This record gives sequence, structure tokens and C-alpha cells, in this order.
Amino acid sequence: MSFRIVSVAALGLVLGVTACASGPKGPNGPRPSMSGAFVAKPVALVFASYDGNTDRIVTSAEAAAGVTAEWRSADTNGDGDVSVFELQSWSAAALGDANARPGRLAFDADGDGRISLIEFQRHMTTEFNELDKDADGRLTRAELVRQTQLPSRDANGRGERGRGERMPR
Ligand SMILES: [Ca+2]
Ligand SMILES: [Ca+2]
Ligand SMILES: [Ca+2]
Repeated sequence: MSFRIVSVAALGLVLGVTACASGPKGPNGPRPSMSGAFVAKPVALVFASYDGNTDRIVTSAEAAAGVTAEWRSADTNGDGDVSVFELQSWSAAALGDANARPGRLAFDADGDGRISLIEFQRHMTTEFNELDKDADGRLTRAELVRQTQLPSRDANGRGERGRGERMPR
């Protein structure tokens, strides 16, 4: 098992570009890629749990049902809103840490300190669409995990390349 959970911030920056730049189509690709660890955003784990028919693919319908049930379970006192306190408990249980992202700022669009069902659905839809790279309305496991690239090998601390591999013209 070489899975490692890392923060959303780290993922978003490092990965989007490299996935496009180096596809699996390389003609000489027998060498296994040792370039980095496989990682999953915490919210990807949540979506994976919505796979109702266990075919390892989460459809938008499964996600919609899962998100609604998720919000209901987060509203532990049943008052029709998820408070900041309730959200923290939910984050700790569902995302693995009370401070994991997405957090309150992402969910609470109107800033009233409560997460309505609509707000929860809207942001989770955004997360779904970000994960759904081919935009086919289904999340495959390949879309839920990513492989990181190691920083460059030179020991000079110049390891933060990888984002600007493609120079703008
Ligand atoms: Ca509540
Ligand atoms: Ca709100
Ligand atoms: Ca997809």
C-alpha cells in the first residue's frame, strides 16, 4: 500500500498539469514510473463511499444521493442546518480531520455560519466536477487518485518545477 493522503492545496497545484503533459501513451514506457506517491483528496474518499452498486464507479446520481444523505447525517441535531460545529464533526469523521478541506469557507457561500443543504450540494457538485476529468458524469478510481511527481533530483533545493513545464509562447 503506497497510498498517502495529502492536503488538497498541495494536490491542486502540483498535479493538474503533469497529468496532461505525460499521458500513458509513451512509446517506450515499459519502465514502471517511480516518480511519486499516489494520493487522494479527502473529498475523493467521501465520493468513493457513495458507490452504491459497488462497481467502483460513482455516477452523478449516486453522488447526488450520497451528498444529500451526507448532509442529513452531518445535521446531527436535525434543525435543518449544519452549523460550524456540526461541520467540524463531519469533517473529522468524513474527511479524516476537522480542518481538512473543503471546509466552512468553501461550503458556506452566504457566510451565515450555517451550511444549508443547497450550499452543501453546490459545493460538492463543484468538487465532483473537478474530479471528473473527462466530464462524463462518472468518477472512476483513476479519477479519484493521482500520482505525485517527485521534485527535481538536484540537491540545490530547486525542486519546485513541475508547474511550469510548458512555457507560454
Ligand atoms: Ca444542525
Ligand atoms: Ca450558509
Ligand atoms: Ca469521469
